[in-house]
Amino acid sequence: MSTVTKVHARYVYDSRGNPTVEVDLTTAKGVFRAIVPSGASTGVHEALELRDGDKSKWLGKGVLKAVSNVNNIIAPAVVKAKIPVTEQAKFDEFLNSLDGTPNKGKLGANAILGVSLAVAKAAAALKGVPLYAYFSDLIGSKKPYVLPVPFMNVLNGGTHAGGSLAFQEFMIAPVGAKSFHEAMEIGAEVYQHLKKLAKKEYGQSAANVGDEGGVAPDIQTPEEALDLIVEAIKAAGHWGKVGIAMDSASSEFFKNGKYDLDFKNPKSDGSRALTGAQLGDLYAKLMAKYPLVSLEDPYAEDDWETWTTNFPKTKIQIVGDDLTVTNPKRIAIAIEKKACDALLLKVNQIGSLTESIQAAKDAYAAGWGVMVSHRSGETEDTTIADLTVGLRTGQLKCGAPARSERLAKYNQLMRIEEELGDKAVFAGRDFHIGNKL
Ligand code: 2PG
Ligand code: MG
Repeated sequence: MSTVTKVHARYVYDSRGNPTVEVDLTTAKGVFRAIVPSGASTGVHEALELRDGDKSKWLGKGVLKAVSNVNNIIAPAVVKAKIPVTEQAKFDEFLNSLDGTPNKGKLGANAILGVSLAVAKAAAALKGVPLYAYFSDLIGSKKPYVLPVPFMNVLNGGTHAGGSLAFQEFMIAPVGAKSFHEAMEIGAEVYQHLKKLAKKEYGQSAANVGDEGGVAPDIQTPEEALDLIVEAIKAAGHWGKVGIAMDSASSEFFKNGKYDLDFKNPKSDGSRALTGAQLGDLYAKLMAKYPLVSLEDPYAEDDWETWTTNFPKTKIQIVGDDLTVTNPKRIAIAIEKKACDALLLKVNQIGSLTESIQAAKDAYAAGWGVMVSHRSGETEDTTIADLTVGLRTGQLKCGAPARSERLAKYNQLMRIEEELGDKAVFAGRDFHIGNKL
């Protein structure tokens, strides 16, 4: 009853129109489905996302090999192994052993993750509990449940949008809300004002949205982006309740030891390139002027020196994404070097649920915060909404309050908050220590 009778993968499309892996896993309880997301600004240390590379189909982005690896290698092995779905760690270990490489380079992290997440959904159904409750059991977290502050990426730049802005994400975090519902309301209102203001100040096309649903005006500097967001927060009447967060995704513009803020301009002459120290000064200026509460990937994934020099001087949350790639080995180095104090948790960076949970545990043990994250290429799968509640992270980012692949997660969190009622608290200004609430 608790074992897998069938596994079937197929390809479907993600929010950027690229193929991705979907897995249907069958037990006596029913069919359980997971769909795998995909990044654009991927870190070089991430587990391998297997793409076909055949340029004549989907510009090389097909996932037929990953799908075939599930159907022809993983499926028969899993059905034969008869591991109970409630043994997530054993299951994931078994999947890793079928792959046999340190970065899931043989079968693909996209093949393995789809199965790993579907197993968890099957286990929750077997136990008759909501998925977030099952995740809570897996990590052994205390109660009450914690609803996260939504970090909504309302202004998109970097590789997620057209325009010249180098920094990838500008997020609003309604930390002063009393509940997740109120946080969404504040976020949605600020977002509508932001769209209006962007159009007014930068022309009609400025309200076009980027990959994660944020507006994408053609602006040059982070100050312009932050000024616009401040104006929108004030226009919505929520000043004081909303923190701002940034993800620079700076690995994307680290070239020859410098950070080129003009990297999207094919004719860049390098005159806007900054050293790590100069970029650190720019952040210090922004932190002094704006209500910033969190800064992700301020420096490139292997520029450890700049991370470790600047982290002790910062008072806000510093998040590792490309730096740590949800990988317990990279996280251990970052902890040891004191490079940052929060983990961005993306399940497809490491490629299994068990390793993702281990990453969160390691981060918590070091006193770090944990922010669960979507990818810029997303789907209707809502697993990460349940994951953030189960792990009590207190914070998650999954885009603007626009585009259904983003709202799917936020809407799931609305349902969870409604269901839990007073069995849950909202992280609010304590988002960084969600697990300690
Ligand atoms: C990031 C993510 C998600 P991508 O850098 O944090 O916002 O982008 O999925 O493209 O890596
Ligand atoms: Mg990032």
